[in-house]
Formats: sequence, C-alpha cells, structure tokens
Amino acid sequence: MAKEKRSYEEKTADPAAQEMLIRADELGLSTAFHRADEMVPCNIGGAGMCCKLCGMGPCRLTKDGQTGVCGATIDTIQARNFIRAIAAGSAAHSDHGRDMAFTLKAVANDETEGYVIRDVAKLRIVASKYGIPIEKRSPKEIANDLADLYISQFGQQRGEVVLTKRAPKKRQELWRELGVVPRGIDREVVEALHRTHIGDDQEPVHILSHAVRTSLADGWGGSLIATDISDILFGTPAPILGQANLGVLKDNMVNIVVHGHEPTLSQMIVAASQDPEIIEYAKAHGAKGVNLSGICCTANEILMRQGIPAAGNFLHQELAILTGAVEAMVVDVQCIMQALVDLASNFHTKIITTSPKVHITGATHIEFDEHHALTVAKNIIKVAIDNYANRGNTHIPQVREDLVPGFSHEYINYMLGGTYRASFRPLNDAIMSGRVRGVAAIVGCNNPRSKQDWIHTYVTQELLKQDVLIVETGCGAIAAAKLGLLLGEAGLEKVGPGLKEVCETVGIPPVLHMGSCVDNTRILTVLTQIVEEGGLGDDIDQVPAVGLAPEWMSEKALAIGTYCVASGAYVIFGGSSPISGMPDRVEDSDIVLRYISEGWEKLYGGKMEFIKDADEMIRRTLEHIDKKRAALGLPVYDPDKFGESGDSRMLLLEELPLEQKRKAVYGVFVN
Ligand code: NFS
Repeated sequence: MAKEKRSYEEKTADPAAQEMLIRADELGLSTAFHRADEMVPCNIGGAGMCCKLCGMGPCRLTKDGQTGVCGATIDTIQARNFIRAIAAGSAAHSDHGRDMAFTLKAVANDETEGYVIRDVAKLRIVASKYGIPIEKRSPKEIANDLADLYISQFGQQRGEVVLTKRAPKKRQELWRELGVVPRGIDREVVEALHRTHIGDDQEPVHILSHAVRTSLADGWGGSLIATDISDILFGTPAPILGQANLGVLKDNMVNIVVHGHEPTLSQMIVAASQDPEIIEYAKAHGAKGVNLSGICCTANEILMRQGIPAAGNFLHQELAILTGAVEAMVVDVQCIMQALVDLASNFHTKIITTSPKVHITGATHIEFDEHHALTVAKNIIKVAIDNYANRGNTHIPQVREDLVPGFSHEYINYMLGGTYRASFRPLNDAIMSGRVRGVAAIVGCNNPRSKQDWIHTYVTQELLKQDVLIVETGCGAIAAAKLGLLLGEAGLEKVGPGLKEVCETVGIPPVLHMGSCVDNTRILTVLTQIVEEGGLGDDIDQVPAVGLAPEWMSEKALAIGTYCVASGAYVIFGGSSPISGMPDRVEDSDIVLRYISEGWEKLYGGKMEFIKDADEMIRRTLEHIDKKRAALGLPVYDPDKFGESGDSRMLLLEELPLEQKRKAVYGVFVN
C-alpha cells in the first residue's frame, strides 16, 4: 500500500529543491523524494529485528522471546546489525584515508602529476607528534616517513593505532582500561565481520564493545589520516567566501558537478578547469568557460579550500541533473545514488565514474590515477565540454546563498588568539563565564524520509538563540549554508546575547563550517584542545558539548556517532533508530537500546540516543549542556546577564551626547 504523497513543502525546506521537484513532476521523472514516498520501509529490518547472516534465515523476530533458527536472540541480532553498519562506515572513511596516504607517499617520491605539499607547517606539526624527525629535512623526506607510518596503521596487527595518542591523556587511559584501543584499522573492521558471522560472538554487550573499538579506528584512525593528509596536500582551510545551492549552475558555461568524497580528483579538476588550454577549448565549443561546483562532501572539500561553490547536499544530486544544465557529473566514492544514470538518460548529462572501486552500470568510466592526475582531470573536463553542444532546455533555479566556510581547528585556534598567542583560552573563558552556554556539533546527511534541511536548520537556529555555539560538517553544513546561516556576522541578530558578544569580539560567525564528514575529526581535535586549555575539566566528557545528526541515513554516520560517544560526547540522532526493536517491547528489556545510552554513559561519559522530535532534541541538548556546566561548578546559564558589551554597547553609545558617551566609556571620574 503506497503512502500518501507529501507536498513539496513537506518534502524539503529548500525553495530551490521545491522548484526542482515541481519540474520533476512536470517531466514525469522520479527522484529519491518520490521513491521514499512509494517505498514503505520494512519495519522489521528497520528496527534491527531481521537477521540475514546465514542461509537458515532470514529470521524475523517479531514476538517477545522468539529466536532465530540458530537460537540468536533479538538483542544479539540487533547488536550484530549495529556493529556491521559501524564496520561498513568505518571502512568507508578509513579506505578514503588509505587512498590519501598512498597519494602522500607518491607525492613524496615524485611519482605524481600535479600535486605539491601545500601545508609544510602542518606536515611538520603532524610528523613531530609521532617523533618523526623534522629538523634539516625536506618536506618530501618528512612526508615519506609520515606516509609510511600512516599506511602501516591499516595493516598493523598489535599495539595501538598511533593516532589515538592525540586524544586527551585521561581518555587514552580509559580506552586502555576498557580494552577498546584499536590495534590496527583494518584489523578491527575484519574482526567486526568475523565476530558477526554465524556462530561467533553472541553477547550483545561484548559485540558492542568491539563496535566501539572499530569506530575508534575510524575517528582516531582512518578519518583523522584523511583530514591530516588533505590539509597537508591541499592546504589547511581558512575562511573563504563561497556560495551554495543550485543557482550556482550557469547557463552559458560548461557545468561540471563533482560529487562524492575524496579530494584527490576534485582538487585536480579545480586546477585543470583554470588551465588556459581548457578555457580556450570551452570557448571553441561555444561556452564562456567551465563552471565547477560540488555535491556532498567533495563539495565541502573544494568549497572550504578554494571557495568552489556547492550545488547542494546529498538530496541535490538528482536535482542538479534535472536542471538540464549539467554536462558531466563526476563521481568517485560514497553517497552516489544508482538512480543518477537512469535520470541522466533523460538529459544530455554524462555520469562519469572515476574510482576503481565504484562502477555504475550505464555510466562512462574514466579511471582516476594519482600518478597521472592532471591528465585524467583534463580528459574528464574535455568530455564535459564536448557534451555542451548536446544541451537541451535548461531550468536553473535562481536560488543561491553566500557563505564563509573553512574553520579548521588550526584556524579557530589562530583567530581566538592571533598569530603569536594562538589559543583556545577566549573560547574556554566564554563558556566558563556563561557567555557561550555550550557547543553543539550539528552534522550528517539528508534523508528523504524527513523534510530536507528542516531539522538541521531548525535545531541550529533554536540553539543559537540559547547562546550555543554551533560547529557543522557534511551535508548539515551545506543545509545551513543554503539557508544563509554561515554568513559571517550577518545572522547575529538571531543569536543569543552572550554568544553574539563573543562572535562580534572575535569576528566569527555563530555557525562554523568545519568541513566534510571525515573532518568530524576536527571537532574531536577542538574538544581535545578545549580540554588541554584548562578550566573545563580534564576529559572530553566534561565539556558542555553535544553532537547531533538530525537527518542521518548512512552507515558512516553511525560510525561517527559511536566514536564521538566513545570520546565522551552525548550524540543525538534524528529520524529512525536502526535498533528500535519491537514497538511494544518494555524499554527496560531492550538491552542494546539501553546499553548504548545508559551503559555507554557509565563507561565513556557519552551516550547515543535516537530522538525523532526536533524540540525534544533541543530540550535534551540544553539539559545536557546545563548538567555538564553544573558538574564543572560553572555559573548557571543566565540569558539576561550579557549583551551589554561589544558592538551593541557601542551602537547604543553612538546615540548619546558626547559628554555622556565619555562617561560611559571612561567611567564616572572623567568628564
Ligand atoms: Ni557524510 Fe559526506 Fe552527506 Fe551523509 Fe553522505 S555526503 S560523508 S554520509 S549524505 S553527510
């Protein structure tokens, strides 16, 4: 039975997306928004109650006390399904990190075309964290050693993944005590698969403990490797002006949309698109030039480094094709819908796959190879230019918004203190005084089962009013960008008075775009630096901070959520819970659900919860922040205490006569 169709406004909060969904209906074409309405989700599998790990099943456990053919209980099955998702998510992030490490190795040995080491300072800082000698050595020598060390972390069999040493000391000790320090990145993913094969690990809590270890191999392993090397090779992000939404596509230019995750190819396409030879080639084909834009995390990678516009987040991939103005959508890995090829067949758009790992039937495959990166990038662009003449009618929604992304933890450190005294002190002080009530990280995907961007932006705006500083990554960051929330100081009138003062003083927007999803590691680093700065406890679980993934859908999101919990954070997921179990099951008996919340909180100080309602998410976020403030002995948050200093005070003063102005500024003794 098909569900009742939702209106355009119920499907998405984004006016550009609404316009394109109307266009899809006019053309009789389907998108994920349509298919989500037509495909009723399986309530047994969706709740984690289906086991299909062997040929005796699939076993669907719908009644209390029921077991699978092998005797597996609902709790074991839920824990197994959950860890498998975490293993897949960790594998995806970490394999991305591996490719980056191989690229760094190749660059260090002069085996690539077009790449250079852009951030030598970061290379030296990162290398010295592991005792790699840096004095009197060339960047390539250091890079070679760092690449070797990072490559070895994937296949390491014993010991500890070296990147975990970058967590707060107390946290490392806790992980050791609980036996969850990852030994090697690949080893933990393989073991997660082994443990969940028929007839292996059957204790839900024991399985979940390895889920933690697997996720830590991602957050303090593969993902951190990806972020480090991307910065070293392509530059550590700093604020830059960009734009977001489908209105960045241009009618008179060859539009190439890069979509996926790894920056290696997209960065090279950025370089190639500016090559005079390519621009001439485009002009010879009747276009004004080549217009590059991004979707998903590839968009974030080139947006925060080069200011290349983002055409949108996850649910915009099909909408971009529906404009009829895209000559080529170039994809690599992750979050790429198979539906793209079929949809593109209604237009002239070419879907070009580039990764040896990802082929899509019907797509054009031009394989990327870092050793010939620039040549491959130019070839891809030429295929797009050749396709320009085939363009038919176009429909580009004139909706776009400016934004300022690029807040790496290095930049935040710098902007808080300045060149010579880079420090997190002002942020810690602002939290301690109550000017900033706490910090929320709002991250993760779009999901067509919820109204696109709505929960992201609603929660963001409501928390800003409550003086909560927001950091964002991934598709959540693009959602905020499309709504104009990443506009420097422009949105400050909607922000709480204390937070507003801090933003004005430091000169930051109240929502900081910190990058792609692998860059959630930047948030871990920020939290670690807050702890190391002092005054807010000696471990991450004491910091008044919460992580939210309001519209999650990918397995990577579950991996991120788990490593954040294991690092000490309270993590709230929106949408549906993959382990919700039977609807009428007494919550007390739901081992897995309770364990990832209460159980993990006892062990790690962080917990994971699935909450559908946006207002409830906000309530629990604030409750948690206030609980952590109280535990630290900080003053109770008081919204009326601040707001009289900073720009607002100066503006008020502007209206006073000179004498009174002097008095107010210099005190009562001056007249
Ligand atoms: Ni993250 Fe980035 Fe977006 Fe979700 Fe997909 S692009 S890695 S998984 S959909 S936020």
